[in-house]
Amino acid sequence: MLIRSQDKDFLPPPASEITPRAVWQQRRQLLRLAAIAGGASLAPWASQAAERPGKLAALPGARSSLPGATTPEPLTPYADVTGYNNFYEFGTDKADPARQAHRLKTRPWSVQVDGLVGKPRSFAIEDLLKLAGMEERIYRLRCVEGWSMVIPWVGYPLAELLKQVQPLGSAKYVEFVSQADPSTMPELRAGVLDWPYTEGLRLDEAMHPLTLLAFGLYGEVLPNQNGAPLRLVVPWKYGFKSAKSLVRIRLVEQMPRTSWNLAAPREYGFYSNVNPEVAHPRWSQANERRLGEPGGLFAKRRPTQPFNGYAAQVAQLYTGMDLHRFY
Ligand SMILES: Nc1nc2c(c(=O)[nH]1)N[C@H]1C(S)=C(S)[C@@H](COP(=O)(O)O)O[C@H]1N2
Ligand SMILES: [Mo]
Repeated sequence: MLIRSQDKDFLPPPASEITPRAVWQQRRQLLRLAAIAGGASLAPWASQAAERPGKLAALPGARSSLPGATTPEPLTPYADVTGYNNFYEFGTDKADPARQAHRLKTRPWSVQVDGLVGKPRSFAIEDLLKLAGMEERIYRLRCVEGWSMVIPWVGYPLAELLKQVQPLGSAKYVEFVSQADPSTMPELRAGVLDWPYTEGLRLDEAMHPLTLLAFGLYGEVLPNQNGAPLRLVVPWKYGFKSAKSLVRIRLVEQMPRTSWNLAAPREYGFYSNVNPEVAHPRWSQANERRLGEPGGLFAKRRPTQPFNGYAAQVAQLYTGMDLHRFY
């Protein structure tokens, strides 16, 4: 068994993250809140449709009509979504991915989908982009470290891809594998985690309509630091379940080992559902800090919701399970 000290990882962010940027972000955020308050005749989210920042190629998505797929909360500013990241392959500091991920080569790109399926195959990114209709979904993303964001993703349900390969009856879990290229990813030599970054879901979780295969955010293709050219987004689980820059999706019978579970099994279980009642061994999960909010670090923390607020959609997946034991 591999044992490593993770004490320097996943600690609450230091006070040094207050930057002058917070000042103009606050002003923008207040304007946005005022706009939402003023747009009484509109659906609550209509006035906060993701405005393109105009930095990357457009990737439009039709607003999803799936219940729960669009939170009315104000969007986290693009600068925070793309400047405060966990993508350990590019470094463990929150600013490292934005600085380093330009080195990631996103073309050519393909994803191998295999294992216990009737039709294993490799999908070129060009084909994946056309496989199903792109939707915009505004999800909360809750990091296990205690911060959260509200992000307008563009993508389609992972189920659309899984259906293509025809899962066999013996498939019970899905393993997700991220790109691991030592020539572009500086942290691969440091050994913070076992690479490639690997995650997993139970097959019914993977097939749930809220489980998104994301190709973009804010109406444009994904910035590299957010997991280009495609990544998973599982909104009711801690952020680390949403693996970035996927190259392989494998259907398997046994529960797959995952990078964080291997690194610190007592701290990171397989399920990792957002749960304010189950503390991390080193800190509470009862509340969270919303990035980009007025007040910055001094803004009031908000209570974390069971399943990150998606209980109505997903709680039935866990009926009869002891969620303290299966954390
Ligand atoms: N390959 C890979 N995927 C990853 C990570 C990572 O380090 N490597 N970090 C995870 C964590 S801890 C979080 S909170 C989210 C962050 O996604 P974001 O940067 O788009 O907000 O990505 C997850 N996916
Ligand atoms: Mo995270």
